[in-house]
Amino acid sequence: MSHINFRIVVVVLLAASASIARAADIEVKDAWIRLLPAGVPAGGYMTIHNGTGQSIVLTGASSGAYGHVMLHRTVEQGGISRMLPVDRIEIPAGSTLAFAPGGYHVMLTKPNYAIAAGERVPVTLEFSDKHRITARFDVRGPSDK
Ligand SMILES: [Cu+2]
Repeated sequence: MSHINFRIVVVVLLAASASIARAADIEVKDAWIRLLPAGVPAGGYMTIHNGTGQSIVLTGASSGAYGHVMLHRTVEQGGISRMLPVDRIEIPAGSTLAFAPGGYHVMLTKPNYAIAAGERVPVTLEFSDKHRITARFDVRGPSDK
């Protein structure tokens, strides 16, 4: 009986260490949120570096600070700038993807409290293999650089 338990513990430890190594290989940097006045949704920006040896796919995001979080992309269509929801963003091995104004962004709506410039807000990124990374986003006001 104790022998069986020991084997279960070893398997769990191996699974945990594989997932820790994986997390260290995916780097989220320069994460920030632009607040906008009058209930206009806030946009979240960052860079994600995929230092793993394989392609990763971002499939969603969530935050304890916002009730509704989506991945969006701003595109030009017929000279008009529009935002489209995105349900998967592939990041090839070794590459860096930028979320930036005018392109990919995290759309944050329904704040759970009065979020102010200068705060930091956690946003959890979800990947297709169920892997999750939580990053702290610096909150900037509408005209902050
Ligand atoms: Cu958007």
